[in-house]
Amino acid sequence: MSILDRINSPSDMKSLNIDELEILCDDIASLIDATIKKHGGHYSSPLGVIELTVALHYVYDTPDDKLIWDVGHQAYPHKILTKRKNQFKSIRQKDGISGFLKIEESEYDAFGAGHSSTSISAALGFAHARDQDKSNRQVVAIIGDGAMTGGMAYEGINNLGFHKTQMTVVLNDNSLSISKSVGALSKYLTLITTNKTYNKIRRKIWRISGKIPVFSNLIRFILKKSEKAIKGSLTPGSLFEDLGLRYIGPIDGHSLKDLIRAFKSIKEMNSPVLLHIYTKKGKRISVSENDSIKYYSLSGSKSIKNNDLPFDYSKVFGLSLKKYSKKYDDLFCVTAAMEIGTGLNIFSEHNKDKYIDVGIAEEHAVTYAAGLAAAGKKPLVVLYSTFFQRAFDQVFHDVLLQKLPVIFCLDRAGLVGPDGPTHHGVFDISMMINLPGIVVAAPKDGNELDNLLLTALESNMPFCIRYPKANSVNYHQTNISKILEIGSWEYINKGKKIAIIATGSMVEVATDSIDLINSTFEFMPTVINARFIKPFDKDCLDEVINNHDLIITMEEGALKGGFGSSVLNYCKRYNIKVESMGIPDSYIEHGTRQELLDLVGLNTKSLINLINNYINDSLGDN
Ligand SMILES: Cc1ncc(C[n+]2csc(CCOP(=O)(O)OP(=O)(O)O)c2C)c(N)n1
Repeated sequence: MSILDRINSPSDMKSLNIDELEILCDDIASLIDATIKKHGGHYSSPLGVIELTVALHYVYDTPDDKLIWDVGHQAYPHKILTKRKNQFKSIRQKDGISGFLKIEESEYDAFGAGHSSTSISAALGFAHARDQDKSNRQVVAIIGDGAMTGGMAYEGINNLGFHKTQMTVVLNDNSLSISKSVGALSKYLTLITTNKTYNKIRRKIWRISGKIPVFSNLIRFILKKSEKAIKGSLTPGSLFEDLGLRYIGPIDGHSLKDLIRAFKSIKEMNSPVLLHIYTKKGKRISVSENDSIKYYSLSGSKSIKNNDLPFDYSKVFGLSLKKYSKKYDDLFCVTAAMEIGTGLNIFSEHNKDKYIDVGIAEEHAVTYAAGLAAAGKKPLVVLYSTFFQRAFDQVFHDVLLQKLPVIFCLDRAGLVGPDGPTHHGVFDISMMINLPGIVVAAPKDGNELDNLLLTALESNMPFCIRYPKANSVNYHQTNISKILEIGSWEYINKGKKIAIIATGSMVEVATDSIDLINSTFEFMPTVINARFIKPFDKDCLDEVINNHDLIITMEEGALKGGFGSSVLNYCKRYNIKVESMGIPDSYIEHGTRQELLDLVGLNTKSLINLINNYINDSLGDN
């Protein structure tokens, strides 16, 4: 029987000694390794925080004390220790547990997460509520150095340092975001962790303090003063202390002894504390320790790795961009910590001076690109649709109001699958088409993505292109790139009675349904590729209205305020029925992308049902 077999909740850990806790860490690593290799999911980040998680649950009394994990992708050990060990094999699968944190999943998940840099703000909310309630509960935010590149973390620290509220921020510094952590803060942290003189003196202070069971106020005061003075003279500035937080560290985040000692001491302190720990991603599993960027996430043993054509949209995007970078000297690419996922590595490799990773800072990415555009450059902002949501005001205020030609390339637009509701990119259409002064487009395949990119680069207008986490259907590296007429739609099939106007990924579904519709209902429907969601092709739409009885719109995006609703709005003055297929007004859980598309009815079966109902209804009317 392993130690983990005996642990169902954190209270079962309290009587374990250090050696047993070490074995527990190994057990957790083995469970993560076996499960994620089989089913897919985040890998090196959760492995890097096993000791931290064990120490936190060992010292704090969860769920009364609150642990607020940033992003939540690293919280698998937390899930395993908090009554979800047996469900762990279902992680990220339909009806299984989530890969992120969720209040409704467990009382131990104090706050939901998936997007970055929220933990300090949320924790401060918990801490203020605690003070109001006059309770003693401890509040701990756990944030990575990557997430610390997000502006919201500093908004939280600014507020926390001012109020001096007692809570703890654990800064888990592994020098990595998904790829390398970027920016001045990352350099600052590296300076602290690598400053030999400071760390030698600090270790001595630490050792002396360890001999004293509980810090007396006087010793604490002296240590604080001397450490501050030492830090002030030996490190490039006490950033966190100056902002009002007590800085402790850096300590080895894989040493259970040091972590437990630190947390026990911090519990006695009355001020906001930042505990800086350094860890190695992928710890305890050597392959991932040695290449933690590659092992950031695994796709699982069942997934078929297909390097044949057609590539996925991200790769098509990277290849097209590489091609256009040769043509447009002014082209700049800005991303927010998503180089590999967006295919930008294909571009960045050869365009180091034109590629800017701003860290997890989507708002800054947009305004920074607006500045580049105002200065005459051609910037592309390349983000996942869901993270782009953060920059709504920057799009409105800094780009569109000023008519600046920034090109937004939104990867993962639509249902993303196992990452679930925090990551589905389903609101970008309604967000973008309701803002004046921008072209919004979605390619039906890889070649069209290539054409749309060229169109955007030539347009000199604010432009948004969205594409899903999917295979690109059809892509040839030899595609003869074409500039498309902005707003133009394309007939895939000219039929009668029913016109299916589909956008992006849904064009393939509509096209694949033509034969079945024909054999079931004995007529060929019209299928149109609405590659421009805004502006749309009014001539084409007028022709469709004149020649059909029913229009069906299809989009992989929220129905409310989306493409279908703008077609419906246009058609309301005509005598034509419009039905819209898209994502309903709810948050869609996790599963494979296909399972979720089936769940929301974005497939041939639902299209046939809809047509069937329409025909039955109209027969009834006659
Ligand atoms: C707003 C937002 N942008 C981008 C992401 C994608 N993302 C998930 S984890 C991550 C890196 C986080 O790095 P860090 O906080 O250092 O955690 P580590 O994985 O290194 O432990 C990024 C960029 C996100 N979750 N949220």
